[in-house]
Amino acid sequence: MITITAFKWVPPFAAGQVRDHRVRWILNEAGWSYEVRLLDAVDQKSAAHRAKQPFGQVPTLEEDGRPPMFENGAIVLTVAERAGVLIPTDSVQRAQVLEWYFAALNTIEGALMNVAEAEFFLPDEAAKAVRRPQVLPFAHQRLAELQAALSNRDWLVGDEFSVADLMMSSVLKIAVSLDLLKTYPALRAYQERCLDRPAYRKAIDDQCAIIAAHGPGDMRYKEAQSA
Ligand SMILES: N[C@@H](CCC(=O)N[C@@H](CS)C(=O)NCC(=O)O)C(=O)O
Repeated sequence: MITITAFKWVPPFAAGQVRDHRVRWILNEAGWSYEVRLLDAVDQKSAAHRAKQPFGQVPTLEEDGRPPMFENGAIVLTVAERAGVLIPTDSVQRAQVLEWYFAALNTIEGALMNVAEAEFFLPDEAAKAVRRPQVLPFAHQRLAELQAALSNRDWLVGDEFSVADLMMSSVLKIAVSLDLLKTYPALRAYQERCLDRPAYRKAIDDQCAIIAAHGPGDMRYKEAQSA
């Protein structure tokens, strides 16, 4: 039995973005069934959850007979390798998939998250106006470089959708939510090509159904402050 963790509720800007969708996506691609343990803010602080995720975050993946895992990148790659899906057997292509997989998580996601933090977490317009010029040019630089590297190819590596495309297209969802992809038509087309998969749509539908069925009160934010 596989169990993953997800939040009961998140604000609208985060619905469909929370990183458990990446774990759901690869599990769906593998055809592995799983259950979901829903967490609130008190659960995030609990010793039981911290033993599995030292930073109190989601996602995690637990499976009978194996140590629990955290870090979405590690979980997605481990499932891909164990299930033998979306990862080439040829060692040269596998190395290329890994380099793009880590580029998604390190080079692209970090640049986009700096912008997301400014837009979604800074308290007011004045603070955002100061931060935007510090982070936006670098995000645009990375997106332009990614588009140039992709060139006219359908996928990052070889002729098939791989776990690198899964991760890159999911990371690019952050850019879409920030309205940053509109000046990168080839990247937008690439991302749409990647997301056009039943395993992805089911992952998002399942995550969003849970969020829609809950509200902020279910997250026990106030109780967590005194926990
Ligand atoms: N590096 C972690 C990041 C996980 C992460 O940022 N999770 C977010 C949801 S997408 C979270 O739990 N945020 C709440 C928090 O940090 O307290 C991973 O890749 O799994």
